Amino acid sequence: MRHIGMPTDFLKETSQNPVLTTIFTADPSAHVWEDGRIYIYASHDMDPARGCDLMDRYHVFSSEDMVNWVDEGEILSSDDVSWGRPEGGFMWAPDCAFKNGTYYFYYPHPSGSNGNGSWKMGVATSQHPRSGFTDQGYIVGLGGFAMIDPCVLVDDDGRAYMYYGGGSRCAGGELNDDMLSIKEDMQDMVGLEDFHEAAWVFKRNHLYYLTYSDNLDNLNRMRYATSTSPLGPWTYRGIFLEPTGCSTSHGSVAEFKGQWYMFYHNQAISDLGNLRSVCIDPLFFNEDGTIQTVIQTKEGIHPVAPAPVPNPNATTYSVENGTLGGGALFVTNELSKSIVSHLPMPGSYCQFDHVDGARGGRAAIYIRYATTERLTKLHLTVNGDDLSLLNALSTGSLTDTVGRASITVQLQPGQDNHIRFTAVTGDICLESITVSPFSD
Ligand code: FUB
Repeated sequence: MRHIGMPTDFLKETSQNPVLTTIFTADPSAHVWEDGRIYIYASHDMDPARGCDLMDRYHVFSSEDMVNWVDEGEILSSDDVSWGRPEGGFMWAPDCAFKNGTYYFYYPHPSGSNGNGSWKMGVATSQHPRSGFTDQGYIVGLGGFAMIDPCVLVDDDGRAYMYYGGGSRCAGGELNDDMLSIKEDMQDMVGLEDFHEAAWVFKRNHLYYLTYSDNLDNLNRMRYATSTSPLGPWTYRGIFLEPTGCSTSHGSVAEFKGQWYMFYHNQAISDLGNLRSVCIDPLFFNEDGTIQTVIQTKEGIHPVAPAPVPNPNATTYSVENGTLGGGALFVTNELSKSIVSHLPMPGSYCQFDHVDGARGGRAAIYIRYATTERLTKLHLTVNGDDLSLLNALSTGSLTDTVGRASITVQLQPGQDNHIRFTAVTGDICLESITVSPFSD
C-alpha cells in the first residue's frame, strides 16, 4: 500500500488560495490519472528569483480530496538534461500526458545560451506519474523563437496532439504513437483573439476548448476558444479569468469527481511577479458550453473525498532533538510549554541529525512553526544539498505554532540524514518536524 498521508494536524478544511505555499510554483497543468488522484505539474519559481531565468527544476503535487496536496518532490532538473543550455535555468511551463502505460512529461527548455532563440520541447518518461522520470531528449522539429508552454491532449480515440506557442503564435499538431515525435509540421491555430502564451486544450461533451493568456499589458487575462476538431479552426469565446494581480497568467482546466476546476497562479504570497503561487477555484459551464468567469477566492475548494490518512511510518522529531547554532536559542513555548527553537536572525539554524530515511528515496518533511512576519524565509539543506528557500507565513505570534509548511526531498537509506533549517529573513520559532518516507 502506498503511504503518503500527511499528519492529521496538517489537514485543511478548505484548500485556500494560494493552495501551494511552501515553495513558489506557477503554470499548473492538472491531470487526473488512473490511480484516482489529481496531479499538478508546475513550474518552480526559484527563490530568490532572477527574472524567470533561474527556474531550473520541476516538482509535482497530488491530491485525493482537492484540499490536501502532497508535494511528490522534484521530478526533473536542468542537471538531468544533457542537451539543455549550459547555464541551466529557463525550465518553463510543463505538461504531462499518459499513453500506452507511460507518462510523458513535456517541458520547454532552451538548448543554447541565447535563451529565447533556442527553445526546444523536452520529453521525460516514467512508468509512474510522480517520480522516476528520465529525459528522452527533445521533439525534433519543434521549438524556436518564443515557442514555449507545451500542452498535450490525448483524445478519446487515442490520438495525441501537442499545442504550444508564445509571442502571438499558437501552433498545434499530431504526435506520433511514440509520443516523442510529430506526424506532420505544426500548423497555426486559427481563430484565436489576442493570443499571448499558455495554451491548454481539453475536451468536454465532444467540444474542444483551447484556453490561453492574452496580451493585456502587465496583467494578462485568460481567454478561450472552442472547436469541434482538435486542431481547429477555433471560434473565439471570450475572457474567463480576469487578471490575478500577476503580470503573467497561465492555467489549466480539469474535471475531478464530477466538478470542473481552474488551476492558475497569482503572486499573493510574494507580491513579486517572478515568485508565483498556484491557486484553484471551481469552474462552471453554461448550458450552451460557454465558460463562466472564474471567481478567484481565498477560501478555495471544499474536500471532495475523505481526508488522507496519516502515514504510519512517519517519525516526528521535536526541536529538542536538534542542534542549534548561529545564535538560535531553545525557548519554552508559553502556550504549549513545549520547547521550541527560536531562530532570531539571518544565519541562526536548527539541525536535525540521525533522521530516518527508511529505505532511502523520497520523503515528505512536515514543518511546524510560528512567526509574526508576513513572509519568513527558511533555507533548507538536506545532507548538505542546498534546496530552494521555504516560505513560512505569519501565524500572528511567535508562540502559536500553527504554521505549516511541507516539502519533499531525497533522503539516504538509514538513520544518518541531516536536515538543517537556517533563518534567512524574519523571526521564527520551529516546534517540530515530521518526516514521512514514501512507500513507492
Ligand atoms: O513560468 C515561465 C513562463 O511565464 C511561462 O512559460 C509562461 O506561460 C508564463 O507563465
